[in-house]
Amino acid sequence: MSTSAQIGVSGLAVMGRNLARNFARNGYTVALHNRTASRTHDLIKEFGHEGDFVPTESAEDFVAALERPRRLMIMVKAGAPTDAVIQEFARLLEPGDMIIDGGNAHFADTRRRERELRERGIHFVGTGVSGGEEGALHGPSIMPGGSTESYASLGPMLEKISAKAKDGAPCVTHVGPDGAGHFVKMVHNGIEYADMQLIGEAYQLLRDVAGRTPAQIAEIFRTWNTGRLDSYLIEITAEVLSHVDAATGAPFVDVVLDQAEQKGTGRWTVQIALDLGVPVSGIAEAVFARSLSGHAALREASRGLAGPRPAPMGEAEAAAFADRVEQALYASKIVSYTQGFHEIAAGSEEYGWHIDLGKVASIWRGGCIIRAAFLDRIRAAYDARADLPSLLSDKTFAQEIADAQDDWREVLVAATRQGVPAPGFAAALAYYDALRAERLPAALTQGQRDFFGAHTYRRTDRAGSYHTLWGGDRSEVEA
Ligand code: NBP
Repeated sequence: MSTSAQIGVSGLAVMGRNLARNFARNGYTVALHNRTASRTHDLIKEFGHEGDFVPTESAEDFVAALERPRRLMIMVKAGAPTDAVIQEFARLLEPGDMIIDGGNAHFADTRRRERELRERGIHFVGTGVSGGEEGALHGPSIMPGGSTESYASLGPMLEKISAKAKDGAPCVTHVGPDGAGHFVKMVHNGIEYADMQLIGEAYQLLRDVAGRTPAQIAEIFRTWNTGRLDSYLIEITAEVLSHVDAATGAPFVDVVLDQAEQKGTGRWTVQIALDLGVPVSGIAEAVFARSLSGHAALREASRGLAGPRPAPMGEAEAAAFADRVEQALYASKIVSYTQGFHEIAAGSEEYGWHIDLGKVASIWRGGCIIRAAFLDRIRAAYDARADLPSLLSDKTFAQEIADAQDDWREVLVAATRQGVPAPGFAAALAYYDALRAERLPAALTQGQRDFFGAHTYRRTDRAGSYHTLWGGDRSEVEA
């Protein structure tokens, strides 16, 4: 058995197979392993000519094929399969070796696994990988966590196989210790949910309020893609909208059942945000919108409820409205990213990860689903000021929102009047207005809490906590 492989990949379904090919195409010798050996054989049969592969059938042979310190990447289903595979390999490894988990693990699992393996002297690198199967093959955005030492050994290889941004920078960075990489990948996916929801709302408004056809909307998105909304998701939206169903001749989007599915990372982003106390209302609305769409029986039972039906506007008005929707979409997108980066900052603070937010924006510029020209500007904002309290504190973004807000509000007025749901746009605007409000009704909430539960409140005019004797003479006591 050769011990020459610089990296091994175990788990050769769509992602693992393409990552293994990507490593090989970049000149690395790659050991291959999969629970079901036929996948390994298939890869060799179809793509063996692409580079140096060492196919193996047992865990022992796989580990023996790797040069030391061993770099062993697992690309299996997240959850119990990942634990099973780690256990199988860890017993064969030696101190200094590393296991890289490129699956979509929950960061808390990654923290646990890292701790357990560290006690055995093994590096565990929980790594976010984004870009789907095409990205895995041609260059994904890669978000590795784990120790600095492991990145020193692994980083150059990841830099080679990663996507490159337009300025040539590799879309990978050492995000931070233990679960930092998977945490950032989770928030990336949450932002992806929000981006998709906002694009969906823009589509529905253009369709129902502006009366545009899917083909016309595709053209609008193509135009938007040449401006500040330039992004992979806007680009593919135009492709999906211009596609015509071969069987019926109808726009493809009209023959697809309108019930969105989800795999869970968006939901995790919201669950963790709740734990950290970070308002990610845009991401939450996106998760809820998918969930609502799937309640077919509830929707069926509710279709007859009273409310306006959209009445599409005339040509001239429609063109102006489309421009307004672009403003609303862009402003809402700024808010989604503001919320997502807030969650990363809060996670970094909670777990002591010291995540560089500018670098995170930088590695999302290529390879991943949310890649967008806009991310360059986020990077610039954090480069200019690493401790930026919020993206909305950046002068350029604040000015853009200031310029967009009249249209943003008008779009929501039109949506509300015509009964078109736009929860993402509305949540983003409510967040923006709440942040800039002089006073919030939270003061009343505190009063209510003190009334029914003696939870106390703080005052605007002096320090300390207070309670009003609501059931008595209503005098105030210091708590
Ligand atoms: P899947 O998530 O479908 O997992 C299939 C792989 O897991 C196969 O190699 C399978 O082996 C292996 N596996 C399972 Br299932 N249970 C196992 C066990 N108990 N022991 C050993 N191996 C086991 O593959 P994927 O879609 O390529 O994704 C791989 C990872 O990458 C996942 O964690 C996924 O969440 C993540 N990811 C996916 C994408 C994407 O676009 N698909 C993007 C980014 C990240 P078998 O062949 O023997 O059944």
